[in-house]
Amino acid sequence: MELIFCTNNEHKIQEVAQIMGEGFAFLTLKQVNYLSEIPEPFDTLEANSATKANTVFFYCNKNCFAEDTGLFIESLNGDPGVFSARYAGEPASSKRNIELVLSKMKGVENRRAFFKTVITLATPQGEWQFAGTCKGRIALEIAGQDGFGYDPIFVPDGFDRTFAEMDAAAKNTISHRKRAFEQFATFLKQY
Ligand code: ITT
Repeated sequence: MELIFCTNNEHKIQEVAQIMGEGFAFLTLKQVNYLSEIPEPFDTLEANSATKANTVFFYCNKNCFAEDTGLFIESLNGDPGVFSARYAGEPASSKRNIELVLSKMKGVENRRAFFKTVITLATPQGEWQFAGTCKGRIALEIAGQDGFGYDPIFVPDGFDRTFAEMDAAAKNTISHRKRAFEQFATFLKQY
């Protein structure tokens, strides 16, 4: 089954390739010559994920999947949430996003947070969604070099190091993305 992964984020491509393993292949947007920015205008991961998948589906009429991910911080009323990519404004910058989170969390005791990923599969037969979450807390300061986005300040439950201090294989065993793509893989096997 030929599937297009509707993302411009190279880190996601690498993680999903590792999570799904060798039996699973997908085309990237570059490979299908889709070079525009995909709009993400809505205020839920579900709606943005569906928009990304459907935008590309209508462009090339092939099976597509997209994922939208956000970091939800309890004491910031769920921010940055769906606005995770551009929390500190344009142009999107993980460094500035992290700095903004840490400055808003200065002196804040409740550091509970979770990542959530919502995948949408769009096909001529219909549309399906799969979600995965990973709970944890926001670190007091940046730590680690691996991963991407907010990984240097997110400590998953059961660990005392950030995602960015873990190697890719360790993150990909417990992450929000892993949990969502596990369900996606199960569905594809039956589909
Ligand atoms: P696409 O829409 O092209 O897929 P994007 O980078 O815009 O790529 P999102 O809209 O899902 O992706 O934005 C979510 C942001 O949240 C992303 O830019 C990262 O900064 C961050 N993020 C997503 N997954 C993450 C992860 O596993 N670890 C840390 N930060 C992550």
